[in-house]
Amino acid sequence: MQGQIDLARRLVRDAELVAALSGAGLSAESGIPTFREALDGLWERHDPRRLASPQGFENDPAMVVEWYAERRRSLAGAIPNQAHDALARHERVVNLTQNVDGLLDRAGASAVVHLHGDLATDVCHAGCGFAERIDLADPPSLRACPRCGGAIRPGVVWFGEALPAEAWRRAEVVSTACDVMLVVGTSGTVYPVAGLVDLARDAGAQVIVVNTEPTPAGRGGAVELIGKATELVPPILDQTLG
Ligand code: BJW
Ligand code: ZN
Repeated sequence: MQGQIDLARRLVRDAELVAALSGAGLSAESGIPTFREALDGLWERHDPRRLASPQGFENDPAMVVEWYAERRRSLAGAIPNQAHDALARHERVVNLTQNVDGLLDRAGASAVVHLHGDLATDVCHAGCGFAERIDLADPPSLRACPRCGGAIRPGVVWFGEALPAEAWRRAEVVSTACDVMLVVGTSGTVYPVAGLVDLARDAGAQVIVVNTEPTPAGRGGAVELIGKATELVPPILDQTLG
């Protein structure tokens, strides 16, 4: 394992541009349940594809808003971990994240590309363009849009919805241009984001994967490091350590 960490460190040291593609595992050690874990307890009988979909919201908007309110309250007290900190302070890293928790931004990362939106915002489901920041500690219940009367929903990307166009364009540019793609804590099962790894690899980038278990991104010649993000990301990125 130490040999693999050293190899990853060398790849990062020699790279001009590192794209860090993160998922829920990055925030797991900040106490944020992964998407699948968020369906524990009361919610375990629900199909995630239904809860996190326009159809699920349209069928039972109050229930979906309550699921998000629970997750928002638990996020309010969370703090970024050492892996967020390392990703935020490395000047040659551009963060592309699927996470909606805002912890990379709270760690001080600049220009984070949010591919699946942000739990701290609400938007109008009717598409009138209304959007506002909400208080994570005191999330609103179901309410009507003050502009058009439509239903207000969390500003996140649900199954079957397009990703924010500008974020996606930036992610494609960075993935194509990077020398190294560092893939942290994502199962690599949700598209189109999962496809960015092949985009980077096909454009000549070296791929480094950090995950507690093997994932599809670790195939095809990647440096695959099995372990926790907080234990592996800082030593790979902080070239002054050890
Ligand atoms: C650790 C760790 C530790 C734990 N350290 N590691 C191609 C093929 C087939 C299907 C499709 C396709 N292209 C598109 C689709 C459909 C669909 C899709 O991908 N379905 C798949 C399930 C098959 N995709 C979509 O619908 C997307 N939209 C789209 O394609 O639009 C097309 C369109 C175009 C034009 C007009 C209209 C439409 C949208 C996808 C949106 C995903 N949204 C969610 C919910 C966000 C809001 C919320 O949170 O409620 O995003 S779903 C959920 O999955 C969330 C996550 O961001 C995303 C990814 O999950 P992630 O981050 O990988 O988490 P986990 O839990 O899966 O994995 C955690 C990992 O961490 C694990 O591997 C652990 O081992 C690891 N780990 N602790 C390191 N300490
Ligand atoms: Zn509206």
